[in-house]
Amino acid sequence: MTDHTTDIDRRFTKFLLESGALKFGQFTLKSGRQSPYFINAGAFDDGAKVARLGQFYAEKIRAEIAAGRLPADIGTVFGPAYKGIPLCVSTAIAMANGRPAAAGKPAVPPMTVGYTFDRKERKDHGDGGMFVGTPLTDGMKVLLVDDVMTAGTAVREVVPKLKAEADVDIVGLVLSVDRMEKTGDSDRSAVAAVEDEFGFPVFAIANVLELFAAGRVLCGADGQPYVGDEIADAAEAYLERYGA
Ligand code: OMP
Repeated sequence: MTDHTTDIDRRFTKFLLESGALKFGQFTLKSGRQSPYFINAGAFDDGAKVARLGQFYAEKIRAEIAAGRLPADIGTVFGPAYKGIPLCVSTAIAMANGRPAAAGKPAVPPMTVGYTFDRKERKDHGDGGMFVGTPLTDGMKVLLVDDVMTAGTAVREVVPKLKAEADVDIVGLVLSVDRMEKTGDSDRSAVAAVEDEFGFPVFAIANVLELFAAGRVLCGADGQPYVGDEIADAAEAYLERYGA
């Protein structure tokens, strides 16, 4: 099987930078940490960008299926509200869009998977319930998608909600970016902690080291690398302190 993923982190970094989704400056995170960079999934705010984002998720998922780390019979892709909603929809659309073999690249077969997201508040009329999209059923293989993981707070909230609805089999979580940060006083990464706690694998299209490595060589419209020495130094100092 051809490895489609060799340059995915570089292409993805380019996409993040050109979309304005990867920003440098000073940002206060959910955890209270002051970070010199921020990944803002809200920057994928038009049809072209969100379609492209879904293609990256689908490419990553197909690669992990090919590598045997995700099952081929995923029932639904679940995105936690709100930011997970366009993610799960665009991923399911991209999975359904196969591609014939061309220019030395193998064909990509279409795959039909559902999409599901949660409501923030229960609806007490119409179909009711806490979920929208493909209904969750016992034994269904559910793949979670989310934007960024720093401490893993979001995923810890959503897993019990899914399990309360049906005895689903959560087969993994795919993120845009793993910020590779430790949580609390532990030296372990948030990703490793979530994997241990819930027993499913966590994948990221790119991690923060890959973003910075690619940002050093990719140039913006001014012909300069997106990531110059000052940004690289600030990122290094941040990861020295908070990196796992
Ligand atoms: P955890 O839920 O603690 O893992 O933090 C991840 C969430 O923080 C994301 O879903 C965002 O709401 C937000 N976030 C970003 O979107 N981008 C970042 O680069 C960093 C964060 C953050 O606040 O840690």
